[in-house]
Amino acid sequence: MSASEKPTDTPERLAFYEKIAKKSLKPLWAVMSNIITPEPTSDCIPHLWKFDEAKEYLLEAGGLITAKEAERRVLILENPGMPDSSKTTTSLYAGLQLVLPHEVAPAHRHSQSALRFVLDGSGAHTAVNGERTTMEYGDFVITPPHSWHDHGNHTDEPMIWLDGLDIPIVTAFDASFVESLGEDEQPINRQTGDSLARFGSNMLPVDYQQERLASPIFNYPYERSRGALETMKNQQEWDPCHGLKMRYVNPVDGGYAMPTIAPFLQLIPKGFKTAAYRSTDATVYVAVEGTGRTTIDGKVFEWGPKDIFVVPSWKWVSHEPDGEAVLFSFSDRVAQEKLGLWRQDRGNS
Ligand code: GTQ
Repeated sequence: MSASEKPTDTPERLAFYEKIAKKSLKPLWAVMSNIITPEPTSDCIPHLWKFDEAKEYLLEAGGLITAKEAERRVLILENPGMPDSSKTTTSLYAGLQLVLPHEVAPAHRHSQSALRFVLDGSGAHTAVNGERTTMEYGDFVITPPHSWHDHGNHTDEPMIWLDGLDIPIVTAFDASFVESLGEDEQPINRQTGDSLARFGSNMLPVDYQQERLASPIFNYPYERSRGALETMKNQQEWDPCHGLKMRYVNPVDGGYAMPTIAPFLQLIPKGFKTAAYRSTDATVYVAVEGTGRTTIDGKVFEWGPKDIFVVPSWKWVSHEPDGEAVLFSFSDRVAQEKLGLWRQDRGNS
């Protein structure tokens, strides 16, 4: 018998299983092949959400409930392979959040880490740890675990961003706590841009001691990240599987910007098709610039700016933009690496 085969259920065995089930006991050999699999198996399936369509529904939700009543007015990007799970991948959650003009999403804090990737509108803000940041297209913003955060929109246009949270990871550990501040907005005691100046200028405050696992940079502006890719692309050094792919880091320790979620930004040049690749970190992608198609497990998904798609663990993926394209993505790679679980397969590359 191989590791993936299950012993036959004889009548005597079944009777035994039933008898011991009453005592909360269960034979491993009857389930072993379901729980220790030769390679990853997942209910998570490849899927793409068209931004324009989701935006219409989000604006419709805006007429049904305020940000304040909802606390967070978000449409969860629920994986169709995992109905009623509030999951986008097995370990991560993603949603689209709308803050209408002159609304506030009240201050709270929770165990879960959050990232924002700004998709629509300009100039609304989020506040974390006494600092406010205004958000522009493509900005990557972090809310570390247990940090007070509230969102507001003092502009005249709706603002929509993608939320990425480690909700399923925190649930798996039964470690969820949430508190409300009791005020809509937290007190502001740092000027906008303070954390970026202090920690994102290739310097650190002398004697700075790491206080938490998440990066002390609060907003990684798209302008800077995109500008870096623009300079680097002239070198024409392409990874066959990724094009030009960078990870957002915590400048204090060089690790990923967040303790449980690994965020990335990549540029794929015109005329390039990435070589087939798979890894154990299921990944949520956002097309930031350009149009093209991604083949996931043999199925083709066409995307344009702001569309979001998900690649499950250990499924082959290949991107083929029409012209130059930029993709933002996030996965649980950082958590898997810490646990010694992460694996990749670069095919023939
Ligand atoms: O903005 O704090 O999509 O607490 C889900 C839970 C966003 C948030 C979500 C949240 C938030």
